[in-house]
Amino acid sequence: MQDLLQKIAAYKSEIDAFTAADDKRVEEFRIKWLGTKGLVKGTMGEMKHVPNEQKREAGQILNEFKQFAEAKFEALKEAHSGTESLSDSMDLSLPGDETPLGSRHPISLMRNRIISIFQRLGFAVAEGPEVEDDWHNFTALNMPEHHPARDMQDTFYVDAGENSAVDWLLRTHTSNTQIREMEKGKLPIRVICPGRVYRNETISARSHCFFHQVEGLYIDEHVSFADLKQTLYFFVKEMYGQDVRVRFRPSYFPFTEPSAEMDVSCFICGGTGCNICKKTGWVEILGCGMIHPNVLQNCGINPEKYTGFAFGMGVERPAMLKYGINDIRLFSENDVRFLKQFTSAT
Ligand code: 2U9
Repeated sequence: MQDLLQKIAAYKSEIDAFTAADDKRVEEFRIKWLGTKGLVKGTMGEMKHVPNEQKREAGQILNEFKQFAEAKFEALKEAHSGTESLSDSMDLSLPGDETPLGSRHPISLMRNRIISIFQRLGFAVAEGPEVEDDWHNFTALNMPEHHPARDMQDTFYVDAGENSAVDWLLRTHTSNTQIREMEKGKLPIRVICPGRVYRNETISARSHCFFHQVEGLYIDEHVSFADLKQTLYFFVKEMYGQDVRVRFRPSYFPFTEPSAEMDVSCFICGGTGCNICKKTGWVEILGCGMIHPNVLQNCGINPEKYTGFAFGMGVERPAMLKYGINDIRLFSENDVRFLKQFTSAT
C-alpha cells in the first residue's frame, strides 16, 4: 500500500509537469497514461496486491488518480484544439471550393477601351474632384457669371454655408480637371480625363442626373485643327472599325472656337438607316474644338504662343449601343443579374 501511494504521488507530479507543444504530444500523453496499456490502467491492476482491509481506501485513491490524469488530458486537449497539422484534418486531394469571380461594370469596360486608345497616342490620364468650385467648372472655361451656358447645364449646387467665399457645385463636366492641369503651368499637355459628372435632369430611360465622360486636351506650340481631326480619326477607327466614315458639323461651345460635333456612319445599320441613327445613317459621338484663347489666358498660358484642341464624349450611350442596353438606369441599380453579363471580350 505504501509503495502504491508513493508511486501515485510520483506519477501525479510527472503528469503535473507535462506540457504539450502540439497535438501530437497530447496524443502521446493519452497513450502513455490513459491508453489500454497505459499507466493508469496498469496502476489499477495493482489493486489485486492490496490486502482486503485496505482495498476500499486504495480504490478511492486510484479512482482519484484516474480522474486526475483524465482532467489533465482534457485540459491539454482544450489548449491544443485546432493545432493539428493541415494534413491530419484535411483531405488535400478533395477539389477546392470555387471562388466566384466578379465582372467589370459595362461603364468601366467602355471607359477603359476609350482610355487605352488615347494612351497609345501618348495621352496621360488625369483625374479631378467631383465637388468643384465655380471657377474650375465654369468661369475659367469662358463661362462668366450669368452666362446662359451655365443654366443649360442644370447644375447641382452644394450648400457650403453663408461664409463660403466661392460657390461649390457637383461638376457638370470633367473639364475642371483639364483646367487644373493647365494651372500647373507645365507644357506641353496631353491628357485624357475620365470621370463622373452631374446634371440636374429628370431621370428617365434615356438620361440620368449623373453620367460619365471622357474628355481630352492637347496643348503645344503649333497645334492645329488638322491635329484634332487626325487624332479623332484614329480614335474612331480603333473604336468602331477601320471602315467607319466620319463627318464634322460646326457647333458652339463657350470653351472652344471653332467648335464641332463629330458623327460616325451608323455602326448598327452601316449607314443605310435604322432606329439608332433615326434613319440618317449617322450617329453623333463627340464634341470638340480648338481651345478658346480666353481659356488659355485664364490658366496663365500665352495664347499667342500656344494653341490646343479639346474634345468630350459621353460613355453611357456608346456602352448602351455596344451591349444592347435600353435603359440608362440599369447602370446604377447594381443588380447582379445585370452586372454579371459583361466581359471585356465581347
Ligand atoms: C478645356 C477646354 C475645352 C471639352 C469639350 C465637348 C466639346 C463636348 C459633350 C459630349 C457629350 C459633353 O458628355 S457630353 O454631354 N462634350 O461636346 N467637350 S469640347 O472642351 C474643353 C475642355 C477643357 C480646358
